[in-house]
Amino acid sequence: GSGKFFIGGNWKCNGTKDSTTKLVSDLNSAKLESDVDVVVAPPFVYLDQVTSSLTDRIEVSAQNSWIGKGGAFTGEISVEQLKDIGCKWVILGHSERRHVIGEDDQFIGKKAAYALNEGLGVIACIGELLEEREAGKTFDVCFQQLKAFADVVPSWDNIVIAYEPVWAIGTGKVATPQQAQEVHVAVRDWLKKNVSEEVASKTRIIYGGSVNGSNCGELAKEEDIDGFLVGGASLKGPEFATIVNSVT
Ligand code: G2H
Repeated sequence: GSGKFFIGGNWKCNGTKDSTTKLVSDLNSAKLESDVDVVVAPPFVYLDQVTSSLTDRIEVSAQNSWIGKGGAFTGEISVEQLKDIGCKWVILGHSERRHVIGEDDQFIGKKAAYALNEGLGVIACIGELLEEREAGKTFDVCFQQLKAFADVVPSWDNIVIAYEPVWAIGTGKVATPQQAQEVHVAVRDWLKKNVSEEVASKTRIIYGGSVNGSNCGELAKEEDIDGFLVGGASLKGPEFATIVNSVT
């Protein structure tokens, strides 16, 4: 693995004020292993509430950000606004934004470059569709998405790569530890050849897609799996804490 484990909770478009208050209070009272970076990504409307009520032990991420400075961009949220409320990270390139909303590599790259230049950390997501995997294109797709980030980012210091095979997202169909490890090794190798040996060895590559309290232990044993991006199972405080505590 590459340094500290990184566990992200992607709350997606879920929750109410009440359920968010409950989740924050469960996280605040959970006992979390000290040598794991823990980040949660609430929906925008609850971001300020979470940032001001959540323990400093856990950092907060946005689920999206605008490509540049704020202004006349109806419905968008700027990096400056995120920083203003104490948000430290942003998730970019998530498959739901690529495949449901229609964001392309270039647009995602712009967002990543802007966020990094302004000092936010980026959780950069990549991953193949089922038909791409079945056509033997998993590595091609991941490398192309990776290249779109590599072409524009100012540095890799503040990037965590999340490999999320689309067929495993929210489906309950988790990748096997071997399937995930195989892609993580390929990603690291791509970084080595196309960025640098240092970036390849230092960058954390986390896995996402139906991770839960029962399957995380086996996945975490793989050499190149440096953590997880957790969706559904991050909405339950105790289960999320179990995941954080099962990686070390
Ligand atoms: C993948 C993951 C979190 P889930 O999207 O990013 O979600 O764990 O629900 O598959």
